[in-house]
Amino acid sequence: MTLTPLLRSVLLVILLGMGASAIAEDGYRLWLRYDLMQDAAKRKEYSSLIKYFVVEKTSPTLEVAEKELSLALAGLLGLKTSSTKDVQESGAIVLGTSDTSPLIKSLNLQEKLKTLGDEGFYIVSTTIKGKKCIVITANKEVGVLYGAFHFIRLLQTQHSAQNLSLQHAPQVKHRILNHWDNLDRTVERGYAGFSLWDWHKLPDYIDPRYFDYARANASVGINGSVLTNVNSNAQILTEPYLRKVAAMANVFRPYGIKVYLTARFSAPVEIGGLTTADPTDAAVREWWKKKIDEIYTHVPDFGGFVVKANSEGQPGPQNYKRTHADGANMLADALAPHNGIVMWRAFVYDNAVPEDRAKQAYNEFKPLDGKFKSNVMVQVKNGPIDFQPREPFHPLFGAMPQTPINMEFQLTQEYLGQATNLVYLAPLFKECLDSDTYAKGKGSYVYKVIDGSLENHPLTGMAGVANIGNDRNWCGHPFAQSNWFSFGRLAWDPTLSSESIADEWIRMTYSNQQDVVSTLKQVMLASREITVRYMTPLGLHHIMGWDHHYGPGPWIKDKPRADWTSAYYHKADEAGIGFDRTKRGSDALGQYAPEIQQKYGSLENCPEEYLLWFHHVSWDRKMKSGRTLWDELCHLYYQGADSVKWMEKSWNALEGKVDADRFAQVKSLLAIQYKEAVWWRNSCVLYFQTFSKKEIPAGLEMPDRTLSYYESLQFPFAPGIRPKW
Ligand code: GCV
Repeated sequence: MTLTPLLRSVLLVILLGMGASAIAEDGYRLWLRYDLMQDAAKRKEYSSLIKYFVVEKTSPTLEVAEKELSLALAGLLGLKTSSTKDVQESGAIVLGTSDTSPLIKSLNLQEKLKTLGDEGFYIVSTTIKGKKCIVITANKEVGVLYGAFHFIRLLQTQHSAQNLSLQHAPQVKHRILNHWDNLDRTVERGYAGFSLWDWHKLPDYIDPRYFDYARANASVGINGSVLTNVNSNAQILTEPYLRKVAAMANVFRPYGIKVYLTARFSAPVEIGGLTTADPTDAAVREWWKKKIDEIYTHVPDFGGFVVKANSEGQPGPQNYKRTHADGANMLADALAPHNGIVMWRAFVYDNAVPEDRAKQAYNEFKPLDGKFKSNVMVQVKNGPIDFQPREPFHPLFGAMPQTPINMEFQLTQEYLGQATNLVYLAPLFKECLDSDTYAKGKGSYVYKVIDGSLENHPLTGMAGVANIGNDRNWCGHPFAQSNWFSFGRLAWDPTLSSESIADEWIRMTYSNQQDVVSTLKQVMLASREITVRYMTPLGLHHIMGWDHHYGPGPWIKDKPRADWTSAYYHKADEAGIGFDRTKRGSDALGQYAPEIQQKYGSLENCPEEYLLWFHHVSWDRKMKSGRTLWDELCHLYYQGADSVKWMEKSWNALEGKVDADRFAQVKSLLAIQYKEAVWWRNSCVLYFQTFSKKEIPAGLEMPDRTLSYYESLQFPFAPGIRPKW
């Protein structure tokens, strides 16, 4: 058995018979913490139901399922379980499929399993040979693994394990982390250290952490990992690197995780010796075909490619006057015989195009609907600009009925306080997933586009730009782990609520104590809205610091690319503020369904949280609160910062109820978050005041620094961008 650091720390607790407080709580164990359950009655209840395992025929995936269950039961219940090949007494957990287990086959569960597909599972309390047992079964072994993790989650969250009859299957087929990891181990927009992938030592050295990464992903149903940055390097497609990729794929395979890579469109020129990368050129097509065949000799279950083309300086088919469909289809043709897929990103915009950036992806891709091969998904960010604290949903959702569209969310907090701000992102994800596109009438929610049900697409996907690095706690901020967790849970089932996901995560990561659960849940659920208020209230967007995107920068203007400045987006002037995207302005609103155009197009009906996204509004306009726009803007900035104080107070009240290590770490980070919230507030209010020429409303504390002080701040070594050494 491979003893990863995570497994070792679990074992240490068990062997020494100690509580978790005896070892450093550095967050390494994520939500897979298997400390002895403090509630003795619960422990007794579970222990009476579970005594040993029955695994008749094993396999790499069933082996990891059994290993995980043994660890969890040893840790949570103090049980020393053994594995047998038959049911002898009550208390067995029987693991397997009809193919691996004659005992399970004899239960004739076909009816229950028939709608569960390759990855769903069924957990049932039953009797075999007259003995009570719990069966965890599925059509395929990976389903059994997911069932095992689900069962562990039931125990960790202290649900009943009596009379079980649970069927779950993922609603989305490809549930994939996208790592923006470079081969030199820097991570674009990474705030948790360097890349986990130790390319230099691969394939001979397998960092034990890869196993823990796979366990964490499998525990929430993530079944794919794109190892490399979308701003890609063709070297990854060379033979030495493919051998490294194969070594990682071998680690991930038992956990149901496929590896994917990013394809640099100019690779045939850069590493193939060709003079063109034109997708219609026969030599180029042949080069990709051979390259892809070669990849499959290394990784027989390789998942496919993610491609960023003709965006932010990346090469693409348009360099040769071809379309995105031409480029995607060339790769799709070569991947198809191996069942590989292409996830072609719609994140395209060009400063040279004289059109609102928010409109450009739609303009480019909508006409291509129906032109993509069946193994292509178009990968669309949740909003039309770029992972801002709040954006309306992307107009491409619902606009390309003949094309599978996969969602791209960003877990790494590029625009949401990076690794110093506690921001629970599930409410942001849900806001988008639950938006109604009206594409086929009322109820055409974004999640129905993503799970394929709106247009009956069998190919479906959700991608999360990973927030993982080699920091000991994986994600930088202890609460950022909840965003990795939430992504997996929502990719599995986009209809889960933010609240239920937070509930699970808190119980698994911190405590089942009711006051801890309810306090943390309130803080987490409020955190995203609070962040919007102190960063970009009322629909403001893209007003962050230049390049590194750390902190406020509403004053950014006059840079080589207008579409990377703040002035382009807020359009503040003496008359008012906001981007007019109605018919009078850029008419980006025209890309949405008539129902949305009607609602958002009028100043009266536009929800205030999107007001300045769609309208340029006078400083004196009366808001719903009765305040003028200027006063409202100031109040929201102040409320946002004040609410971080509330978050701090709420956390501080948990002293002694959560472990001292993580308590101290989060306490310090919340203090930083407050400072940063005040920094955002003061910078934005002072800067916008130069246009509104109005006083900060009475009763609000005056900023203690000048605007020029805030403008002068520089952060040459901020994380997340390539170091300049
Ligand atoms: C990987 C934004 C980020 C870039 C990122 C890009 C993308 O522009 O700032 O770092 O590049 O999105 O999603 O491709």
